[in-house]
Amino acid sequence: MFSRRGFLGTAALVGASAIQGRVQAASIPEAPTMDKVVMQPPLHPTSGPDYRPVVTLNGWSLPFRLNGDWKEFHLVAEPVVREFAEGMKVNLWGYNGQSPGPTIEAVEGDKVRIFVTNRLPEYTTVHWHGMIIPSGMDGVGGLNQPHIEPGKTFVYEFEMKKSGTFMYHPHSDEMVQMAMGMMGMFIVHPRDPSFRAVDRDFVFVMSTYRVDPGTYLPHVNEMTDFNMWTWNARVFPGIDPLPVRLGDKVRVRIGNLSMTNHPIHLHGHSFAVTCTDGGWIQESAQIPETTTDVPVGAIRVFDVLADNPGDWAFHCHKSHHTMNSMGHEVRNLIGVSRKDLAKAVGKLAPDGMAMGSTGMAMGNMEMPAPDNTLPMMTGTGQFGPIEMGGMFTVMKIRDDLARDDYRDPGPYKFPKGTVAYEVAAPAPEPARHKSGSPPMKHKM
Ligand SMILES: [Cu+2]
Repeated sequence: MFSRRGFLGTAALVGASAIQGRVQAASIPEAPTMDKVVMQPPLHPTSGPDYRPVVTLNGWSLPFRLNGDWKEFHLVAEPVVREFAEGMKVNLWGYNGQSPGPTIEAVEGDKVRIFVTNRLPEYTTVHWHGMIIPSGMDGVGGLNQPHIEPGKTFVYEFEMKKSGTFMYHPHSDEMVQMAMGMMGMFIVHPRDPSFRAVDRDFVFVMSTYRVDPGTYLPHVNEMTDFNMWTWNARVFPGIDPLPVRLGDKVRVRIGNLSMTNHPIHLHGHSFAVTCTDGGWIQESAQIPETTTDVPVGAIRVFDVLADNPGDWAFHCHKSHHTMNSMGHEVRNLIGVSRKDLAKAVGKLAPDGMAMGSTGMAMGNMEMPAPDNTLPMMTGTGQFGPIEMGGMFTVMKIRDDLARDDYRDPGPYKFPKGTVAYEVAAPAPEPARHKSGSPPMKHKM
């Protein structure tokens, strides 16, 4: 009598000539899921070649099992609920309980078998962005393979030809599935663990959403007017900080599956871009930077020596990308008389709020928010309001962190006399050139 497993095994043997691995593919490994939205500790390998694992901001790495000489993973495409920050949850599509999906880690030379089960209400595929693989494994539905219908499981099998930083996402119902959050990162570690070795290795992927206040579903047709600018589907202050030990060599790997570019900036240091989704950049071609633009559909990886202790802002430099839900129609009223303004607004909209006449600083302002959205500017530091949202977090460099400790060390204790301070004396009026008088001379 055939057991189910025995039957599948025999059936698989018949077609075993094409890919020898298919014999073993009959039993599907379990698919772990994640219910937490904080960075999980690095997942050190317990079998196969050794590597120094990455950590994923507000995410995790997918465990694997070894089956003969194949490393087996199981991704489940499914609807998920993702918290963008406290106070806002969004219905997305993702993998194994979260969006983005778990980071996949493998080693150069590994043979990898990835089972993909589709629990979405429509078909899907998985494309392995940047990886050098056989055409039939490339995951463009219709072009390289049939779409994976709901309820079905497909298997992808390929060898890790080169180390580097890659992504995965569907090439199926193109506009909808990525706009719903289907994406993840794929790290291939070098076979030689000493190649470009670092002490800490952070990973995240950027995506954007338009989720109107009071609603729970992204507008998948939106092309330009997004209101949620996310790193791993989180916005400040929901994005994990990057805790770093003073003197550590740090790598940050950034994927961009949003619909615009993001100039990513780190304070207090200069770094070098060392890798893209095309591969490692040779040292002679690296240039020092403090901001690197990450184009759409691309990856940039930078390495930095964390030799300057403190709390360092790390953010997208497009300032509207460090905001949450905002009204783009707000008029600029800087310099307008507050009294006249209040009168005018009061007539038009008795409960209305106008942008402040001295700027938009909202540190002291409280107003009721609609359900399920986030303030445009939020977050608090030890000196007061930070007034940002979106793509912003903090690299926290400390001399007292243990080697593998990724817990938030709290606010930086500034050494005495190292913080910008107020002076009591009134500032003198600057000398100005008066019209009609001869040009001012600089004292030499
Ligand atoms: Cu940006």
